[in-house]
Amino acid sequence: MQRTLIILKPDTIQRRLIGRVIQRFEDKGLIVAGMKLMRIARELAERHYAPHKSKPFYPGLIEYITSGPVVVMVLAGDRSIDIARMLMGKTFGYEAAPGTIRGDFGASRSYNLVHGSDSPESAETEIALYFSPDELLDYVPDASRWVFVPNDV
Ligand code: IDP
Ligand code: MG
Repeated sequence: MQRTLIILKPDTIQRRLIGRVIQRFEDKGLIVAGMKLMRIARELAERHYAPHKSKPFYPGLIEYITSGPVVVMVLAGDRSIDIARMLMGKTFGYEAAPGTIRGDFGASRSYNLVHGSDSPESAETEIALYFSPDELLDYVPDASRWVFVPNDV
């Protein structure tokens, strides 16, 4: 099954939305393969967001993501990267569709509640930044056979 890295950013924790945001991923059928509460060190944030280093919002982004505790998760499931990005919605809360996490809870450019990997390559890189292999559990809940279909053509 495909894995993706999800971060519930500091605004999600400060606004006490952890449960409601995780609920959306669980409702869709994605499987929690790893999860931890942590404070992201500046050096780790800089490695994670290295692709954005030249952007004008980069300093603010590093401040934001290191400003308080986050919940970091690995979610598993067929097409989990695309599914998670759909549930998250567009980057800016004021553009994200209602029904998405950012569309329902976000209103700004900077504070958008969640991070989700955007490709298999970035998922692999990002998961390795936050988790060692032994922190990730490879299991399939019984109910998942009613969610994910083998040879789903
Ligand atoms: P994504 O999170 O939807 O993949 P990216 O373009 O990869 O969006 O940007 C990474 C993060 O940087 C965003 O989630 C957001 O927190 C922040 N960000 C992106 N664009 C802007 C901006 O124009 N102003 C302020 N913050 C931004
Ligand atoms: Mg991105």
